[in-house]
Amino acid sequence: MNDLNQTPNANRLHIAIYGKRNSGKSSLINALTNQDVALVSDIAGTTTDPVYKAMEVRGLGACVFIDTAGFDDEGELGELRIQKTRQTLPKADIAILLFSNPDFSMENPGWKYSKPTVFRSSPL
Ligand SMILES: Nc1nc2c(ncn2[C@@H]2O[C@H](COP(=O)(O)OP(=O)(O)OP(=O)(O)O)[C@@H](O)[C@H]2O)c(=O)[nH]1
Ligand SMILES: [Mg+2]
Repeated sequence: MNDLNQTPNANRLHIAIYGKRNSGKSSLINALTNQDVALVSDIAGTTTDPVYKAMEVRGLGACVFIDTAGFDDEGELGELRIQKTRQTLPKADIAILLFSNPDFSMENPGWKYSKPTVFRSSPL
C-alpha cells in the first residue's frame, strides 16, 4: 500500500516561507496547512526556530512547509535566528518570499535564490 504518511521527509517537496518579521509568514503556513501550526502575534520576532509541518497536498503530493524567523531580526539572538533561517535554504525546493513594501529592492534579503521563488505581497 502506498501510504503517503510514510513518505520520508527527504522525499517530500519542501516549501519554505521567508520574509521580514511580521510579514505574515506564520499566518500563511497556518492558512496553507489549515492548522494552527505556528504562533501568530503582532510582536515582531515571534517565530524563533524554523517550524516544519509535513502534510499531503492535493496535486503536489507529500510536502513539508517551513516557517522561518524574520530575516531582518536584530541583536545577538536575532543573528542566531537568522542563521537558523539560512540553514533551511538548502532544504527548500520552493521559496515563498513575503513582502509588504512595493519597492521590492528594500525587501530583498540579499540571499541568492537558486530555486523557484514565489513572491507574495502581504495585503497589509
Ligand atoms: N492585515 C493583515 N494582517 C496580517 C496578514 N497576515 C498576517 N497579519 C497579521 O500580522 C501580524 C504578524 O503576523 P505573523 O504571521 O505572526 O507574522 P510573521 O511573519 O510570522 O512574524 P515573525 O514570526 O515575527 O517573523 C499578526 O498580527 C497577523 O494577524 C495579512 O495578510 N493581512
Ligand atoms: Mg512567525
